[in-house]
Amino acid sequence: MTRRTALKMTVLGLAAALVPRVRAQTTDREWNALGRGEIPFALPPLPYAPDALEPFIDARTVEVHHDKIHATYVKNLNKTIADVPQLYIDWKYQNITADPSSKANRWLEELLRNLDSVPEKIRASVRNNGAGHYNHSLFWRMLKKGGGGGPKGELAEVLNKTFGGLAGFKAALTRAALGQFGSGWAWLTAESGRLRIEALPDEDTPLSLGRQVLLGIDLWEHAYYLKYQNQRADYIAAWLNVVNWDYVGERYAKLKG
Ligand code: MN3
Repeated sequence: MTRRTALKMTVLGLAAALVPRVRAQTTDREWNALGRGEIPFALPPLPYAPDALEPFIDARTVEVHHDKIHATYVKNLNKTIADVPQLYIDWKYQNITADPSSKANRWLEELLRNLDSVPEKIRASVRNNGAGHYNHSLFWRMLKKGGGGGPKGELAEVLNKTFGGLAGFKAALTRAALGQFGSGWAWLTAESGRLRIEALPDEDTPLSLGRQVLLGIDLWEHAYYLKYQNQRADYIAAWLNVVNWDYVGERYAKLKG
């Protein structure tokens, strides 16, 4: 036997040993769905009608942003996971008691918090498509019809203390958002109880920097170009009128509790 043949047999042997192990832990239907990139992640439905954020964010922009752009992040993320199915299966069976509905999303948070431990082969895609899915899932819930104003209770207090009031907060967020060159997001985050505003490029999520996300504004042109063209400042000012401060307050209360 040549060395090359021996190597080939070893590789085939390893593959044969691996496949039954993976398959034994999952059903054929799930295995096939994973291979087709239909699971584990799903596009969450919009929590309101596409025109709910009018006139501040137009319906067409919301439709394209959710149904096409966010959907593509989910599709690509699932395709990425299909390249390393054992990673998902291992995680799933370690967490068999977890609530099935939120299982995949909690796994995504874990991956994004520990990007360095994600296999190198899929790291860039998880960083882009995974964070894209995570960020947008929050984004839709951070907005609502008849939103705007400011937070109440404890979050209002800490916002006052950190930014000198709601106007100070809005000015700081706007400054960060306008200062982000090209695509990215501006974020209100918390780390060890301290609030901060920061802008990050592309889909990079503050979760990967060890921070908790409270609020984020998508600064990609796809988020505003149809209505505001290149006028990012106008979009930011309008967007502040649809912020769902109740949801942001809940997120803050949860990380304090
Ligand atoms: Mn977007």
